[in-house]
Amino acid sequence: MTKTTADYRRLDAAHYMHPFTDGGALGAGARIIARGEGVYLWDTDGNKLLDGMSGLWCVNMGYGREEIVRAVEKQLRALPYYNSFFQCATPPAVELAAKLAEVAPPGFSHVFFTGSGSEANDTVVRLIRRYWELRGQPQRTVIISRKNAYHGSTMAGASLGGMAAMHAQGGLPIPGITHVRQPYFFEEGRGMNPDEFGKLAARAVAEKIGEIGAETTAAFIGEPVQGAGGVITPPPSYWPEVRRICEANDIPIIADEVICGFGRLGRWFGSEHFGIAPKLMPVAKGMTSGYLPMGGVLVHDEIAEIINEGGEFAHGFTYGGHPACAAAALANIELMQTENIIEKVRDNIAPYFQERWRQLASHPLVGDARGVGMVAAIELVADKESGARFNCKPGAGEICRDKSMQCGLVMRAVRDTMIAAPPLVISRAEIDELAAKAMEALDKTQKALGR
Ligand code: PXG
Repeated sequence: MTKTTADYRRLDAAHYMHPFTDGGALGAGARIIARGEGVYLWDTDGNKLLDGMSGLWCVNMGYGREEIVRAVEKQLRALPYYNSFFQCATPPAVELAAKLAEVAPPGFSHVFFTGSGSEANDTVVRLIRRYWELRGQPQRTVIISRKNAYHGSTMAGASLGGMAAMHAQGGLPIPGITHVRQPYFFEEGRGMNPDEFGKLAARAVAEKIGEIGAETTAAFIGEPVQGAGGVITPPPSYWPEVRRICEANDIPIIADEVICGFGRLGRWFGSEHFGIAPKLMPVAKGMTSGYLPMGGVLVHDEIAEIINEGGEFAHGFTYGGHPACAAAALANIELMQTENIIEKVRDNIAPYFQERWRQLASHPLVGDARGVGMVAAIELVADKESGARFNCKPGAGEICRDKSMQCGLVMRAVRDTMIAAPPLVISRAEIDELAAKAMEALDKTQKALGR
């Protein structure tokens, strides 16, 4: 007999420890999502939701793509698992490595596979330190990151990340990781022009290098657009200035492409949109559109050649390059190519999404509406003029997230910043629906806040 929602909730509450969740505050119980098609989800009560978050920033090609399902099924029948250790490989892992080299920017002809974005970021720490060792500069160990960055949940991932709440649990960050300010114009740039602020935020990287010494610095890591931190779109002056500073000090940039990669910003990689010129690119999420878990690090030839010639790199995961996951990624990327999704997003869907999203700025609760490509955010404020925040419990963001669900739209709340990152395959009509539901959620939030 099929289980009811109540059955699932009972079992869930009794046995399932959820990530980033206050176990004592699950209230009425978890929403159990049972089915997906295109940009829509259905829960076990039959409620239909427009998925404005692509699952968790990953289901880029939408739900129900038979091409991916069939490729995985075929691979599972032929060979469900074999590893890439001890001079072995599998056909889909090799084909995927070559396919990634085809779609990546010039110079990125190598990849190291992992099982997730967090593992990819642990891998970049080990890769970059190994690289400097092999170049005879083993004292170059420190990685400069940013406050409010998100790079995963493992010890290294959470340490690279700049989330104060994560650092507060378990004695993080681990040694050799330091953080500088983020380019969050709405919160930190008031009264300045964006260009001026972008340069100021970038200058923090130069100051940090001055403080710790370029000779001890291994790399700078950043998401092209900070995702989980609140869709922090950097002013146009920021990345060129960071790049100039890093290049002047021979410091490689690691662009964490876990969210921005695979079309999210209307290019294959977010680095291309901003002209970042990284040497390492951690990837995950959109690589398989979330159909199966997989991550990796795209490695620039300058680094790959030194690592490959340097003897054994003592690092690897059982599921790195998993053949079924690689088959999913290959089918996903081929689907992206046959549907010209990058061009469609860049020239048609993203401009329309951004146009409709920015109209939310007319709402009395919205202090800023911003975005790039298929990521966007609005800032909920008590006062549009000063940008003053609400100071209530539950917070305005939490209220808006719940109202949005009631309106049939999944939006993510980061503090009082509301976020959307819908599947890249969303249509114009579905974007209209998303915008209308977001506006309705804002109206309901305004009422709930007594405004
Ligand atoms: N880098 C970035 C930029 C990410 O967004 C990771 C690394 C880690 O990937 P894995 O596959 O290990 O989760 C992420 C993941 C949120 C949220 O609340 C975002 C992520 C994960 C969980 C929650 O927006 N991003």
